[in-house]
Amino acid sequence: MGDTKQQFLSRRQFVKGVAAAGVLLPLANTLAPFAWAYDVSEASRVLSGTTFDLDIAPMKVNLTGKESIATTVNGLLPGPVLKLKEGDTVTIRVTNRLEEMCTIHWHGIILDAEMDGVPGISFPGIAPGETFEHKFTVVQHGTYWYHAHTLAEQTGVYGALIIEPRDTSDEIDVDRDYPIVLSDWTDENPVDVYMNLKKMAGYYNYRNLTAMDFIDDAAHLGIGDALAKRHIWNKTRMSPNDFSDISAATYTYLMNGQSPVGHWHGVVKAGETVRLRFIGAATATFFDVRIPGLKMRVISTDGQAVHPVEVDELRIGSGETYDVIVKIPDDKAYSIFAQSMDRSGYACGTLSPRADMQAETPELDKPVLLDAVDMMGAMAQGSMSGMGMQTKVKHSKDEYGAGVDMRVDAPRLNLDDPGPGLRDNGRRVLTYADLRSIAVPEDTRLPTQEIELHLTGNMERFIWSIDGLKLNEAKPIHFRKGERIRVILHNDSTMIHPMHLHGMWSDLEAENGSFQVRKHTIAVQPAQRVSFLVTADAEGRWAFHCHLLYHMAAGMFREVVVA
Ligand SMILES: [Cu+2]
Repeated sequence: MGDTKQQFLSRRQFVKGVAAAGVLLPLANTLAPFAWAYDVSEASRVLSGTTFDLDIAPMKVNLTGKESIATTVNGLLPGPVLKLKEGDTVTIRVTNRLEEMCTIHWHGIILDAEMDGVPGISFPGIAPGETFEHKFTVVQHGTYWYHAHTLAEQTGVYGALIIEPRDTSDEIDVDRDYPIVLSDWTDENPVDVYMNLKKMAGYYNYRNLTAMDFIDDAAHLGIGDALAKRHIWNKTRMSPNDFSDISAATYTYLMNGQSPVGHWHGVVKAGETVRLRFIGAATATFFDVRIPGLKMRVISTDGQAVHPVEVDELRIGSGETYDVIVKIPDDKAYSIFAQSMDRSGYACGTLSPRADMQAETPELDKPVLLDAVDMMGAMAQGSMSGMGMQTKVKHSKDEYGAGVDMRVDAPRLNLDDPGPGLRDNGRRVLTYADLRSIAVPEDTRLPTQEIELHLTGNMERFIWSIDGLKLNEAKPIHFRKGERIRVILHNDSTMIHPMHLHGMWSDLEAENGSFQVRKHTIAVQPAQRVSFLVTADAEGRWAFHCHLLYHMAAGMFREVVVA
């Protein structure tokens, strides 16, 4: 019963992103101003060298069957792929041709604080008509990206940043290499999206639990368990669907700027080895990515090489990147299928020898509910390991106000969980426990400063904060310069928050405290506690925030001062 209803909802939401645009596709193809989406030569999409000029400007687009205004970089959506070389000193001039302030932030790049592109922290932002010159020496390599550090990130200001290593001897030989930029598009103004969420947090979430679901649960679980399940939800004042804010009710999901109708295509041939650089450029969407029929060999995350691991599927959060290698066994069409975590829609494309060979798109998985571990952490885990046995967690006094509707007293520590909706789905799904950096941090000192932060919020009121305080209510966090610092993140909510520290690496620790993987964006699962080490070697003011744009805008953000 529940299934039928949910499938119906999925189809209805679908019409918006897929069918409606499908009807208009031939029209879109004949409109010259929109031709960029379908006919841009690879050359204009890739810029390389040491000097770059980027223009942010409004542009008419049609991604849904309806004309809308995007903000684009050099007239492209996503913006051009920037190819840099490790060791080079680069100059990137960004000109803002919008009517409001804008910026570009170089996500995951180690540089001076003034060059980082965060308005109000690095600099005042780029005023309309002005140009800001970013200059930095490239000290790393791998797959990164850039994006506006304003709401213009939602309307198109983002693109891939690929850095070639100085020493290429460790590079894997591939026949083809494609960035796969995954993003979410809405024809609505992002200010309206934010206001709608503030008015009613479930505005874009069609899947609130109903009496029918209860009857369904009762049929499967028995009345007692169904009631117990409901009791937990009522107690925490949450819907078990509450792990995604914004759905295909407004979003059309894009792969390299193409809707499922525009359908991105990459040429691959039998026998070839292909590198795909997945970039989580969405503002509010986690994507679950797979290529039916092919194994993905994950070789790096956030630009950092990892011991290769072969998976069927991976979840990518906003801000994260994953490089994978696929081997093409035959001249067939393979679908790159990236369903949104809430299963309301998807981005997709095809790998095949010719553009007219389009792969069949898999069906969306069934909508998922949160499990008890996502609300109660270790208390709900089979064994009372980790924090479950330790002293009760301390919450700051500000966590007891109306702005916080959930506190986890016994968080779970496990990194080997693929997360809600991916557990036991029959596929081999990547987890953080699989990610092990090849290089170990050069800084092997024990931490001399420990900072614990709780990721907090009130789902119904769309309040998002850290330790119960929004950015404008909180004092900056101080990292003592030159020290090794342990940051502990404790997620007191049912949402996954991809937490991004600017300017310095985040060395994620395993459950047993050993070094796990170097990242710049760490997705913290519901009711989970993670810790990472930072070497505070980058003097100045930096941003630390949730990379879900509307959580950041709501206040899940801290300034970090290294001094
Ligand atoms: Cu968040």
